Amino acid sequence: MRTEVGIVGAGPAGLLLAHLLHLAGIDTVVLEARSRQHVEERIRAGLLEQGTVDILTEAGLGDRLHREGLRHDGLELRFDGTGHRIDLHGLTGKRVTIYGQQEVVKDLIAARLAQGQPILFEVADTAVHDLDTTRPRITFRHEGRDQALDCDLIAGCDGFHGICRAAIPTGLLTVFERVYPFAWLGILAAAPPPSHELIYARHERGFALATMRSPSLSRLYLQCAPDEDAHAWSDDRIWAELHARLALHGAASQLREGTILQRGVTAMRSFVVEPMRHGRLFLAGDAAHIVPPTGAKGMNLAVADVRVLARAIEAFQRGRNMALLDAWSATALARIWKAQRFSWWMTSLLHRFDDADPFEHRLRLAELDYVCHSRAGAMSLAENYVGLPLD
Ligand code: RFL
Ligand code: PHB
Repeated sequence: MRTEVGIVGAGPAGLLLAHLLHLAGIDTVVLEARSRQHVEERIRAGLLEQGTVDILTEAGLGDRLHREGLRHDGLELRFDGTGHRIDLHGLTGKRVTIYGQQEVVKDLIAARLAQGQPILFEVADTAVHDLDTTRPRITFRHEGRDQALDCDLIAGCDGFHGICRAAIPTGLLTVFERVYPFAWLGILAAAPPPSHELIYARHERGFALATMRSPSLSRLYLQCAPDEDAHAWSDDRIWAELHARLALHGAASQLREGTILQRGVTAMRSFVVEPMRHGRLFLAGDAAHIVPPTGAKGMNLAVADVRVLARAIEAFQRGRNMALLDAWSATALARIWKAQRFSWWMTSLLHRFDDADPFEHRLRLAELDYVCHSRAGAMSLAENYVGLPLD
């Protein structure tokens, strides 16, 4: 087989890259290790920056997103039993949208199939070869047959645990990493969310986040130990902990309980590799960087990466001009590091650190107070949260 761009991974990064390249008239083949059902049902991110919504809309993927997405003008920071609203729209003129990552993935897969473009699910033994030549190659097994795909370029969009980053010889990449001493226990519950906007709560028992997937489906997260077993928690314990951390002085927490439909534990990590490229292999999305979910940046960064990559690939395929591809890693990393900083900052501000001394504790409270009561402080949070400008 032969294609212009071989894409490993059918998450948001790989699928959107394939879509944008198709719009530019460039052939791609998408290879995915898991089944279609698995990638369409995997519950992950939920919050889209305005720029992400704009990119999806311009690419013709906005119909269901605009019908079903929940547009939010603000968020609440809750600490010391009091809620403080950050007016995202008033401060920045922009909004964020709640629309599950798996819905974005479903829309992208539907578009790909409607275009009649190749996407192979359940491929095994994927490997990338000859990366520093002009004819890189992907080998894999599909429906019991060994196959090879010759490419002009390969996009490694195979997530944090994929094979593409690992195929780059050691010593060529610099890794920047921070692992946090906690994780998130997340649940999906058949219950209306406690508020129509997101609530980020700092509490001495640990962080909690109340978000949603629809007006009748809550997505709730609790800071927990990094090695927590989600199934060791009874439903009652989860609800009691959420009530305690979302409690308000002199008012009910507004938290409504319901059947827990799904649960899981998410590790918290900051991770970047530089450069995001080796020869003709380009790493995009979680394959190259991970942020802790507190700033809701992971999927948005994946989208921003491939938007820039698609333009660089287009310039290359049209004019055999390598300049944009050569600049791509540095261009993408400038945005990635700002999102890393913001995600690290939101995480530090809102979580309980067992080793924090009383001085650090007071500094965090002062910072929260500043963010909630200074226009400059609130603006800094708001402009990062809604997403920094794309160009
Ligand atoms: P993905 O989605 O991991 O997709 C990679 C795909 O590659 C496939 N794959 C392979 N395919 C072929 N051969 C191989 N050898 C392969 N190895 C792997 C995988 O099966 C998979 O389908 O990476 P991508 O596309 O870079 O997208 C990144 C996002 O998924 C991720 O950043 C976000 O989910 C992070 N995230 C959030 N991001 C946001 O922007 N807003 C949020 O609100 C948000 N909340 C979250 C999150 C992530 C979470 N978890 C579970 C990690 C909340 C949570 C709880
Ligand atoms: C989500 O809706 O799953 C979500 C929203 C905001 C975050 C993290 C997760 O910061």
